[in-house]
Amino acid sequence: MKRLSLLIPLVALTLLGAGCSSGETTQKTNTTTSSTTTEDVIAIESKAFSFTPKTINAKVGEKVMIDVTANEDHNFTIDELSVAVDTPSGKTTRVEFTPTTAGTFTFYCSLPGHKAAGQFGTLVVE
Ligand SMILES: [Cu+2]
Repeated sequence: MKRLSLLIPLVALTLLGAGCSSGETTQKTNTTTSSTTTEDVIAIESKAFSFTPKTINAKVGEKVMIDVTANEDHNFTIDELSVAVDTPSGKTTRVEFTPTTAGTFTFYCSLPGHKAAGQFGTLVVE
C-alpha cells in the first residue's frame, strides 16, 4: 500500500507535464485576398455655384462613374464627351461615360449663369 500511494503523485505529475507540452496549438490562418473588382465611383457635390471636388481624374478607355448630388436643380455637362445629364434637386444622379482620348476637359453646369458663377471643374483624362 505504501508503494501505491507514492506512485499516484508521480503519475499525476507526468500527466500534468504531458498536458502542458501538448497545450501548444499551432493555428494556421488562411488569408484569402478577395480581389476587389468594384469600380471606383466618384462622388461630386453640386450646388450653387460650385462642384466639389473641383478636379477629377480618369483614364482613357475606362468607364467613369460619377454620383452627382445636387442641392438645387443643376446639370453635369462635358461638351467634348457629349455628356449632358440633369441632376435634380435633392437627388444623387449617376453619370457614366468612357473617355477615349487623353486631355483636360471642363465639366460644368449649363444652366444660365451657373458656369460663370463658378459651377465648373476639371476632368483630367490620362
Ligand atoms: Cu447649376
